[in-house]
Amino acid sequence: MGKVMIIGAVGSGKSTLVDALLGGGTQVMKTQAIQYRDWIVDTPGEYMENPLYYRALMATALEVTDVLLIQDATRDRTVFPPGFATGLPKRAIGVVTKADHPQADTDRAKALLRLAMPFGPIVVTSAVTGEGLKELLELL
Ligand SMILES: Nc1nc2c(ncn2[C@@H]2O[C@H](COP(=O)(O)OP(=O)(O)O)[C@@H](O)[C@H]2O)c(=O)[nH]1
Ligand SMILES: [Mg+2]
Repeated sequence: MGKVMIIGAVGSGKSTLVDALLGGGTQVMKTQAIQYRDWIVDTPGEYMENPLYYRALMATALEVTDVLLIQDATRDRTVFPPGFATGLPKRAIGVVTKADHPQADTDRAKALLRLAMPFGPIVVTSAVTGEGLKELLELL
């Protein structure tokens, strides 16, 4: 398994997903800086929401094998600019989070991710039910 970087909006479920992928049990706190947790690099949502940080994200992407683009299934917009994944120096994997949520629309989330990553795998997940986690781990 390679190293993985996780990017996405504030509150999209990045740190919760990291915790679930690493087996759970740790307290998820607000991510203030790029954080190395075992084989996963968690990033603050502010880094994806402010283009001033793109250089930092791109530099960190050089250290990993895969970049996970996180899209919250409950949100009707995306923070990723069109085609963002094609500018990444590594393989992009789309991850839809919060599939369990009553307001989740996973088809909308997948369509939003496709604007940022025209090709490549997209996995629908929930940290609450565990949906998609095994499938995601097998991709990594
Ligand atoms: N229903 C549901 N809520 C989730 C899920 N993953 C995260 N959340 C909630 O979304 C909020 C933001 O999660 P967090 O991991 O801190 O987001 P981050 O800012 O992207 O790191 C928290 O209240 C989480 O409990 C999920 O799979 N299902
Ligand atoms: Mg976080």
